[in-house]
Amino acid sequence: MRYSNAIVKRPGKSIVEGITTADLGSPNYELAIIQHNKYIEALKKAGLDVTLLEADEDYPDSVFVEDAAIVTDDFAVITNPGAESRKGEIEAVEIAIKDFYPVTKIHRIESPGTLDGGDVMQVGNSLYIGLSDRTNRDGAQQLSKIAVGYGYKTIDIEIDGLLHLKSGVSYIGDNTVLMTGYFLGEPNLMKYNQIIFGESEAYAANSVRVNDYLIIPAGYPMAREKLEAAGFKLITLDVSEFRKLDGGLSCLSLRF
Ligand code: CIR
Repeated sequence: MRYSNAIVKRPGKSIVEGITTADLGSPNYELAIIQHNKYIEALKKAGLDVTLLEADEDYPDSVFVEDAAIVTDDFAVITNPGAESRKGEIEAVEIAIKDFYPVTKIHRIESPGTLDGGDVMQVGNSLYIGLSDRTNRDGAQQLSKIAVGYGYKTIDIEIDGLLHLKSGVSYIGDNTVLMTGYFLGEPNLMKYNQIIFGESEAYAANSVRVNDYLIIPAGYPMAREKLEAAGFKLITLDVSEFRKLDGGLSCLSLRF
């Protein structure tokens, strides 16, 4: 999980119109900008060069760049986001990705296939793909075909009642996953050391390992304690305004 680069995108004022099921109220734009700046600082502290894309008011959810692409050491895939209002987000992300990958290694998910990056969890050359309301079987099969061409394998995990696969599970290196109770007993995740968060701290299961650091959301003391005890070097960030739109730490960047 050594990364050199990240792509992030500024939230726009239209963030208040983003898709949400959270029932936590509307995000505050000014606070979202402050939290986003701190997120960028954390990525830099972890050693990444950060490419910052300008806000696009036409796409209220476009700060969640993770959903628009899959980026690995060997190839990139521009997705076809499952939510209609998010499909156009891919254009700006594709332009940014072209600076890092040769065109021959940039692939696409095409309709009727849909896929959100939040549904793809990479562990080495395995890609776990969540089949969700956003990612359909056709999209997962397209990704699988591309990945297999580079010697990767894919494993589908059906999910129901979670926005994305990574809303409930994150691979954090050292053969370890953070999980919510939702994934207890999931056969495909049995081979990992599992750090499980209860319902009240489920949001912390979406944390990101970036080089020597594990970035976790503020406000989850039990999760923090467990991770500290496990020896992780933590950066804690308040991402309350993104949580209001069902977004977490991983959603805010593409890391590669
Ligand atoms: C959405 O519903 O699409 C956004 N409001 C949140 C996307 C979060 N992205 C992610 O988990 N990868």
